[in-house]
Amino acid sequence: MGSVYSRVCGPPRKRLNVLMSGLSASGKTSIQCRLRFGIFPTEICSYVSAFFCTISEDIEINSSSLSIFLHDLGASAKMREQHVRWWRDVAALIYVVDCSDEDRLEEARIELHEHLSDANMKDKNLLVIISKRDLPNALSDEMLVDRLNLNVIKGREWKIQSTSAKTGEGISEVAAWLEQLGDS
Ligand SMILES: Nc1nc2c(ncn2[C@@H]2O[C@H](COP(=O)(O)OP(=O)(O)OP(=O)(O)O)[C@@H](O)[C@H]2O)c(=O)[nH]1
Ligand SMILES: [Mg+2]
Repeated sequence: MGSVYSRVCGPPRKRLNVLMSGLSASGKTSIQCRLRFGIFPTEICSYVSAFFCTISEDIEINSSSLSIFLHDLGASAKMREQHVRWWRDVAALIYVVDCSDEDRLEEARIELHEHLSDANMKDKNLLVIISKRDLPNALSDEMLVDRLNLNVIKGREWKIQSTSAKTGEGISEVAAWLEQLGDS
């Protein structure tokens, strides 16, 4: 029966939950928009999102063999607490850092390391997305590795990826990283 189903419908898709987190306005929703639709949200959307930050959103991204549910944790601390239970099913963590927001880097470092020390996040792969690379005051990757204390991360695979949701830089690399999760 299973083999007949497989012949007609192909093998069942693997489903993966990936948690996307980051400080408010770090660029999470814009990256998801780029990944999903290949566009940067318009100025009007950006203006609206400045008032109505994402609370929590599930987005499915299909590849040939995978359904990836990219869960945007949003910025509201209250909602984050309610979603801690959801973390149990997470295959990997994406943490988004705005490289033009030097004033909030320490806040981002603390939050990222808090996430990593959560029992549900043990051994889980990590992608640190450096967002808004197109902005002129962006810090270098080397400086960000240092300021976010990424070199102390042990016992899991991690990668840093510069992106710009505005220009599309680095977005295909994020998509490739998501796809290779299905192989691990
Ligand atoms: N220049 C530039 N601006 C960006 C980029 N990505 C996002 N922005 C802007 O940054 C602001 C916040 O982006 P969002 O994608 O809404 O950020 P978020 O992390 O989803 O925010 P919350 O939902 O509040 O947590 C918006 O004004 C975006 O237009 C980028 O790559 N380049
Ligand atoms: Mg958002």
